[in-house]
Amino acid sequence: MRIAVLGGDGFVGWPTSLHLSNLGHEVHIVDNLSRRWIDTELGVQSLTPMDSIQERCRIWQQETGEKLHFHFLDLREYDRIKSWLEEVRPEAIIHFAEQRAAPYSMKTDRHKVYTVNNNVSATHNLLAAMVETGVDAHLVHLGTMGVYGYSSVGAPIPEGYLDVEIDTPNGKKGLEILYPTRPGSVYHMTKSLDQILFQFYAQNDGLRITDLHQGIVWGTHTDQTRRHDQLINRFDYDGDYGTVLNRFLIQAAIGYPLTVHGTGGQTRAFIHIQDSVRCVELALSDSPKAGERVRIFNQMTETHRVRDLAEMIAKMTGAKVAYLPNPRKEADENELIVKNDQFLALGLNPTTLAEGLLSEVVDVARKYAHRIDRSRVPAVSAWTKDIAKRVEHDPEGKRLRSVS
Ligand code: NAD
Ligand code: USQ
Repeated sequence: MRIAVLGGDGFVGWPTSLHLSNLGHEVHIVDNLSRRWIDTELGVQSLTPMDSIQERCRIWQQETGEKLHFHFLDLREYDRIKSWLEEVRPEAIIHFAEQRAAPYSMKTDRHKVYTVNNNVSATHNLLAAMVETGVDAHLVHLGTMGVYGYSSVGAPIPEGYLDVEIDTPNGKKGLEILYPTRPGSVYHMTKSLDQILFQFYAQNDGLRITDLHQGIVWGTHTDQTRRHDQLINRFDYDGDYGTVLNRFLIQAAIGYPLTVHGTGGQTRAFIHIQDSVRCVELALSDSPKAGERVRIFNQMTETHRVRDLAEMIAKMTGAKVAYLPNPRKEADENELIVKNDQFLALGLNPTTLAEGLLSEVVDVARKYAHRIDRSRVPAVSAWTKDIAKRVEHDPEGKRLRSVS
């Protein structure tokens, strides 16, 4: 298949591109490299040394003989995206190309505006251009578990849709609705907006769309990125882009107390990067038909409470755990039960938090520890001005409330 991977230079997009190329697909990576520019803006770098995208593609071809086509394009530029679609006419499109960090989206008003403009324009431009060019590709979008919100409802979160009953003058009527969204950041809000765009274009124009509501991705290597040093994946550890489990693992590796926000009672859904790329492959194999509703999968394999993860890693590595004032506005404690039956039915065999894979990340972090700027480890982006006053931005240690 001819597959476009939008955002193919990113943390999940790069290993997905390699995975699909390895399966024999013709892969076209589209990226405006904005994530690399954001590293420059923030003054941070990936823990792992990443080559340019062109160099990464060259190494892949050298290793496998397979060509990865790179297109330097910004999805916000409608006319260019339309011409590109007309020219390449992909049979499937995987859409990763959005600003994906919640803390970055909450830094300042400018970051909020950038995140909404970038993410909503990228998704809408793509949909409008698909209709205009008549490119009948299966669109697979990477969404987030965070659209559901994190209040404890007690019932398992279904895969996208909810059956409800409403009272009408003629009695009760059954209705299927999108699960009500309750985003916890401007970033998560853009993913909620994406869902409405997809619903409209699937019903109005018969676009075939799958939306993957993904949990937090952890790990760094996949079978393909392990093949050559220069195919290494990016690894974010900083307070804006680093995600919780990967952050705890690098913190353990460099002797930095594990930064638990609040009580650590937040329960979240997780998936290993190897399973993430496999899920994209599975979703591609099961396209909806024109006129069908948007297909929604919960792309996660397990749930964990943040403090349990911290205690587990502390036990495994001897790291200390620091309970810090929470820079976010979120429930201190929540339960989370999630349905993921569709991927299991398609043959996903979940990778769980096996110690081998956890230590692999610690080993990667130790290898590249010299690249870590410890002052960029704390998460300092506050969700409101009031919270900002409570959360001081002291580097290492001074902000700690208690250390166990
Ligand atoms: P990433 O930031 O590493 O990659 C995103 C890529 O998209 C970057 O290379 C960036 O340059 C590119 N991009 C952004 N805006 C663009 C634009 N306007 N035009 C062209 N390219 C653009 O993010 P990631 O961690 O790989 O996440 C990929 C997707 O998966 C995101 O949409 C994210 O919301 C979703 N997701 C990620 C996680 C996670 O834990 N990383 C979890 C759930 C969902
Ligand atoms: N947290 C800590 N300590 C840290 C970092 C985070 O306790 O050092 C806590 C946060 O307060 C939060 C939880 O861990 O309660 C998760 O934070 P995160 O940064 O790991 O994840 P999140 O902001 O939700 O975003 C990440 C990705 C995003 C994706 C989302 C999936 O960046 O792209 O959509 O995970 S989900 O969380 O399921 O919505």
